Amino acid sequence: MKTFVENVLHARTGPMTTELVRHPADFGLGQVPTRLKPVSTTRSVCGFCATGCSLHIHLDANGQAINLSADGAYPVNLGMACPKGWEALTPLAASDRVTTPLLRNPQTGKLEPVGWSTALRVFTDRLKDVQQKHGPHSIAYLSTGQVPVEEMALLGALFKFGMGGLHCDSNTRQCMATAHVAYKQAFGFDAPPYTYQDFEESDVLVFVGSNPAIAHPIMWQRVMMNKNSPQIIVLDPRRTETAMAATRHVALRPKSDLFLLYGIAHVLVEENRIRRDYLDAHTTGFAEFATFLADYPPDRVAAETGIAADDIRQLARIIARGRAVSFWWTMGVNQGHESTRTAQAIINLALMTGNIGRPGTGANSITGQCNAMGSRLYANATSLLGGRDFAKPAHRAEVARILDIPEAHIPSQPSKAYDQIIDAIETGEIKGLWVIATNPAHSWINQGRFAQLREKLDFLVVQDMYATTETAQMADLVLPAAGWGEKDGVFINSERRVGLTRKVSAAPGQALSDFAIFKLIAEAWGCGDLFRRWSTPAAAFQILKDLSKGQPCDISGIRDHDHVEKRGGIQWPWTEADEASRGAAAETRGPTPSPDNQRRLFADGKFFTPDGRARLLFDAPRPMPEPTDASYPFLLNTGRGSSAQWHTGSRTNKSDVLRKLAPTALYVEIHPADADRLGIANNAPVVVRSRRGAADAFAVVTATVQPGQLFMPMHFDAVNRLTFPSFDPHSRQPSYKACAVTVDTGA
Ligand SMILES: Nc1nc2c(c(=O)[nH]1)N[C@H]1C(S)=C(S)[C@@H](COP(=O)(O)OP(=O)(O)OC[C@H]3O[C@@H](n4cnc5c(=O)[nH]c(N)nc54)[C@H](O)[C@@H]3O)O[C@H]1N2
Ligand SMILES: Nc1nc2c(c(=O)[nH]1)N[C@H]1C(S)=C(S)[C@@H](COP(=O)(O)OP(=O)(O)OC[C@H]3O[C@@H](n4cnc5c(=O)[nH]c(N)nc54)[C@H](O)[C@@H]3O)O[C@H]1N2
Ligand code: SF4
Ligand SMILES: [Mo]
Repeated sequence: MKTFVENVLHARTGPMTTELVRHPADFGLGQVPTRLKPVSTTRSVCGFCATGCSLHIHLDANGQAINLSADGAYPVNLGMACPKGWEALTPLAASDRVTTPLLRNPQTGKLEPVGWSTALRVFTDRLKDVQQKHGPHSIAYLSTGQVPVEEMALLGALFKFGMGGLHCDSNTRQCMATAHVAYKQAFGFDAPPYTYQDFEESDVLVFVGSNPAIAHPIMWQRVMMNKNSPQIIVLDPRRTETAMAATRHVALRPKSDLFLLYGIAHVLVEENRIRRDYLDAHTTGFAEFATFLADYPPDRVAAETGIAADDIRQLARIIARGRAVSFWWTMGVNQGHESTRTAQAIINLALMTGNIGRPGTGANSITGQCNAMGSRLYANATSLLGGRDFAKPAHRAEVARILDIPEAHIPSQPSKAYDQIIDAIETGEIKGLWVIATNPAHSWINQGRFAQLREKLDFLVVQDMYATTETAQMADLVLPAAGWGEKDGVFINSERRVGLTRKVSAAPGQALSDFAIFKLIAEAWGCGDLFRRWSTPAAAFQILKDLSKGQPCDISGIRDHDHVEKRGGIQWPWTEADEASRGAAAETRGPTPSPDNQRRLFADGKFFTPDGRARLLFDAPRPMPEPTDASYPFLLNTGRGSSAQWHTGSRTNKSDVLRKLAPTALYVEIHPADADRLGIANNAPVVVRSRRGAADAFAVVTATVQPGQLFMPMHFDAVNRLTFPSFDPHSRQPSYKACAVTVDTGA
């Protein structure tokens, strides 16, 4: 048997085996130090990715976590965890945790420790001053999909209903905005229809722009557990770990997905392989779509995508013949200049073939961060709390009543999107910025511009676990935050499961939970009274329930935090009526699939649109915003590099174990033919340049990328010096995966 390390390293070149996640002790993970013996065990959902695995956390006599293991009785992970999960406690003890508020001293230019009372006074004085000089909407915040729902809902409510702000957004714009808009337009609500059991029940799985072997390892394990010998089709320009393990890798040209998906739909119509009865009964727009598809015959699509016409026909036939076909998409779709229509082209295929609402089917967006789904429903940025509409007076009245606040406090327009907030900083319209649990100075597209904007801001506050992040280093004020494991609340995972995350460790020094920080700010601002009902995360959870009532995401049947834990997480919707009729039967917690712990949407063919029908939406493909040319002849793709690295590395870089499992420096994957031609040897230092900046890297010469294409992992900050800021017009999500660059040896 391979050791744990071998298996993890193998994960960069092939599928991970179950041993990887079952025998972490081979590598010293999850072992109890002999000095310390746990006296009790509790459970908490992991705070990295949106898989939402449950972990057993072993505690000492003081209720402090000593170590952890994977939870075998949870219907998500069935006793497995990936390396990040096993190492989840390590970042809490990092030496660079920020333990007091820090204020920049104008004389020395340095961040210096101050007490909370000073920090709160500076926060309110400076932001109120900005509002006084430049208007109430001249302050903004950027937040996250990585804190509990209770915290993000309180933040959104505090900022808009208490502080008089309007413009806020979060890193879910970089990540899930496309899926959100695509579902909303097509299904009438942001409603991913699936449950993880579908990974095991399909006989055909189609992954589009998705690399779960690296980015969602435990979901991938569920695919590997599928007993139907499924066909696994991967649409990705790169030969990823997932593509290598698939039965068929479709290496299409970057950003040609819309052509390919329309080509497949064309063949389905031409060969009459569609479910006419389903389309007639449950959808609108098919007649127009079918007419539109006439322009996408396989020959034309082959020329656009680089996929042979016969292969396109075969793909259509595999999908048509499948008994239960599921479609899965992630950032290769969401991060594109025409991403919303691409996601909807996937949805259209599922509708046309009747692959929705049955076990093993669905048009399924895989979510990124642990609580991006919570952010989509409760961030109060694009949508009003609970998935409502700021523009609708009835929705505003309802929220005002539930929260017991004056209706006049609720704005009637949504926030500017992330890129529009950045633009407004440039034009001087926004002067004060508050950044919570995200690191945009590393992760934002075309990062050089973000750095310049610092000069335009009168005041920048960063609320983070560490003062060492690229963004915190730019701040005027840093607020020290507790992290995952140091506070209570719920996350909502990819399959709509509400899961509980618990405080199992004391935050260091004066660091406070984001929830406590928001409460203190409300008091300091003078609007604390509006939020008196939000006394604790547990109390806030009751407000979330009230906000969900009558919405598609109704969770009013969940009693409280303990109920969530006891049931092994609860997928939305779970109404009071569900609880009354099926609650007692659903009480058992365990991995065995049951109708109560594996629920999917749309079994009845009824969608959340006013007429109950799903909409088929489409548009002609548009050219790539920054194509390659003679000066910048390579197309740069970016994304996740290893299962041991999380985003900007602020947490995962703190673990010796995780650092050993990942490359230590920025690398660029280049095809052997290109490397040969340019005289670039494997491991040689190179410089990658775009019109916006340059990045030093070492070359990894590999045929996983196609000639003319490069890949760089997003975990190193230089990558976003290169990316080109273009956005999907519907979701305003950045297109991180396609910009024109050169590569040379720097000599
Ligand atoms: N280890 C680890 N896991 C993570 C994260 C992490 O940082 N580290 N982050 C989490 C988050 S927030 C997210 S959003 C997810 C992301 O999860 P994924 O989306 O699976 O990961 P990415 O590597 O960003 O992109 C997926 C694939 O899109 C492909 N792609 C690029 N351009 C195109 C294109 O034009 N068409 C198609 N079809 N494919 C294309 C890339 O080659 C890449 O293999 O991962 C989550 N899980
Ligand atoms: N080139 C390129 N760029 C990308 C992408 C890509 O594929 N390519 N992907 C994009 C995507 S999908 C995403 S999601 C973003 C992610 O980008 P970011 O959100 O910027 O990345 P993280 O490193 O996750 O940043 C989270 C921050 O929150 C802090 N933190 C963690 N927990 C807590 C907490 O409980 N409270 C507080 N206050 N702070 C906390 C961490 O220390 C860290 O600084 O990157 C995007 N950028
Ligand atoms: S797969 Fe995701 S949720 Fe599960 S242990 Fe790994 S990072 Fe955590
Ligand atoms: Mo993401």
